[in-house]
Amino acid sequence: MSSKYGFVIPNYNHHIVIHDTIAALVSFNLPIILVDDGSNQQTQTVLENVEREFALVTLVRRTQNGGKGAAVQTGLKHASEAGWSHAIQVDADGQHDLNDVEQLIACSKLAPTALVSGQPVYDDSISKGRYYGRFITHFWVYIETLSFKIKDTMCGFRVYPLAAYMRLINNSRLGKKMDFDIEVMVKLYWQGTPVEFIKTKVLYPENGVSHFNVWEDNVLISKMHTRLFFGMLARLPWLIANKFK
Ligand SMILES: Nc1nc2c(ncn2[C@@H]2O[C@H](COP(=O)(O)OP(=O)(O)O)[C@@H](O)[C@H]2O)c(=O)[nH]1
Ligand SMILES: [Mg+2]
Repeated sequence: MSSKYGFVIPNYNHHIVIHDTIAALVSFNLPIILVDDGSNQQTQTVLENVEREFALVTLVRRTQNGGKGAAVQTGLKHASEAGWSHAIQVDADGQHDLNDVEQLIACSKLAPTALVSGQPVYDDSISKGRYYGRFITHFWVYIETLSFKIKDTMCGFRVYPLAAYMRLINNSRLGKKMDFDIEVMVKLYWQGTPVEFIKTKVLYPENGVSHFNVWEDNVLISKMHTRLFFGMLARLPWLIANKFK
């Protein structure tokens, strides 16, 4: 089967740098699905103009805000229906280093069945709440997978192998908010989908708008880890057998 790559960009009220992000991405000459996750009027107008300006962009609008996970799920479904083999997820707020797109795609072409994820190298601007949240998550993910193979779960900069993703989403419910990035990765691992990492820079600029809600999202993520912990117990024999393969 021939491969077909494209970008999926979830957007919730990120209107400042989205034009520049898209303008940079069109240089790859790949189709772009821009998901408007029920954004405000100002952002809607910006996104409509972006779609009009760039022929490669298809704007998909969710009338109600559903959360990062819901928006990515909408985008991946469209990508799969459009016949893509792989979707490269890039955030809308300019946090991802687009110089690394080439490397993500190259890695994915070498390992086409794998989920290829950015592994962030943070500078000092990451907030404390976020930092400890990541630490706790990684501790849980090691337990949930009984492995150190998953080096990062919160970076949205990824290449999804769509056949494996569609198999998963058709058999399982995945988080609709910030829990999605983690849950989809652990469950793809359980499904036997390989995972690869590419080191990449992620910035948390002071004036950057993040909608990550330290309390609400960390509570949501804790609940998800509780579910995944029991999921791990149910898969214990498989996970152990897999370690010795
Ligand atoms: N926070 C948030 N982000 C959303 C939502 N829907 C889509 N997104 C997009 O998901 C990506 C990550 O969101 P962001 O707030 O930057 O989170 P962070 O970078 O993890 O702090 C961005 O491209 C958002 O525009 C939503 O309901 N909430
Ligand atoms: Mg962000």
